[in-house]
Amino acid sequence: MEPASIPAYARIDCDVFRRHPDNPILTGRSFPTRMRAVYNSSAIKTGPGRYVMICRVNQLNHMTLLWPADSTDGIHFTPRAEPYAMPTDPLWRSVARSVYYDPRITFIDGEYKVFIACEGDQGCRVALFRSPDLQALEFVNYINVPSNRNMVLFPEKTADGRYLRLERPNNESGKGNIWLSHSPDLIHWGDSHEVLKTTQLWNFAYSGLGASTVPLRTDEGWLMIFHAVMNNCTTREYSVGAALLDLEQPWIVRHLTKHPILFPEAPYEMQGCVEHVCFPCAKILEEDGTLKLYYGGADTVQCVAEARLSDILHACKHW
Ligand code: BMA
Repeated sequence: MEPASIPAYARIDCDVFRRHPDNPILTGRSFPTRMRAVYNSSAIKTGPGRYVMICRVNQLNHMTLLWPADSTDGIHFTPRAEPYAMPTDPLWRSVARSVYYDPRITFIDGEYKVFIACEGDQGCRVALFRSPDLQALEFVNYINVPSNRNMVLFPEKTADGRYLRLERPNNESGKGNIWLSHSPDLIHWGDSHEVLKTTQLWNFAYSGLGASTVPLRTDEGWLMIFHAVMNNCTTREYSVGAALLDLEQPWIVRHLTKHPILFPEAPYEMQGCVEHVCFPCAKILEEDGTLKLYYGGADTVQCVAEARLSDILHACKHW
């Protein structure tokens, strides 16, 4: 799919996502102790009427914490008494010192696997954690050389038993394109394919892309929701797009939204620590076909928006 195939004009008469009226659903004041910000958190449904969120929390000095929160409706979350205890071993500390962020949770192999981006002297690396119940997180290892992030693990393996992840290696100019890699064991990754280039999406993604949420199997392909970056004179706008990937060869894009399906517009997305940012890290599909998208607003607050899955698929095919 090349840039020339993008039509000059699309008639768009309604929004795909509706922001929840209780947005922002969490702020720095929602926690048992005063925090600066909570955003880019990841939520998963663990059973009927049970949701867990791993919140990305910035302390007043912007050192990060990962703080669990619980909910019965997927909208209103109550933070637990304490943040997750993070590892103390030298391997963890060799990369992650003060900033670990943008968790993505996948349920596979009967447990939760969590990818967490970590900043250190080396650049960005992603850590793999596991947990049977999200009561605590067990560090496994780092799973890439610098600099790569926005990793999401598919919820299914390939027919020959390999894991798949989407990822965003940084390119020479910074943020780059979305790729897909395979692994036999979640540690060693290869058989890599480029999935989506910034140049395929004029103009809202020309400064960067990253997979946002765990891919969702649909009859029409794997639904990939991604964030897209557009630099301008004063800000870097982060908006949200979607694509349908081939079910057998998920590095092939079958359909792609040529316009964002969510973009910074609400005051809590336009103003904050980093202006003009909608940054999703999770989605939950409910049984009635409603998809909840969990996203950070302006790197300051946690938000949720809802859409019909059918409307997202329509936008992939017709926007
Ligand atoms: C990206 C990541 C996100 C952040 C976004 C906007 O590079 O660091 O965590 O929300 O920038 O600042």
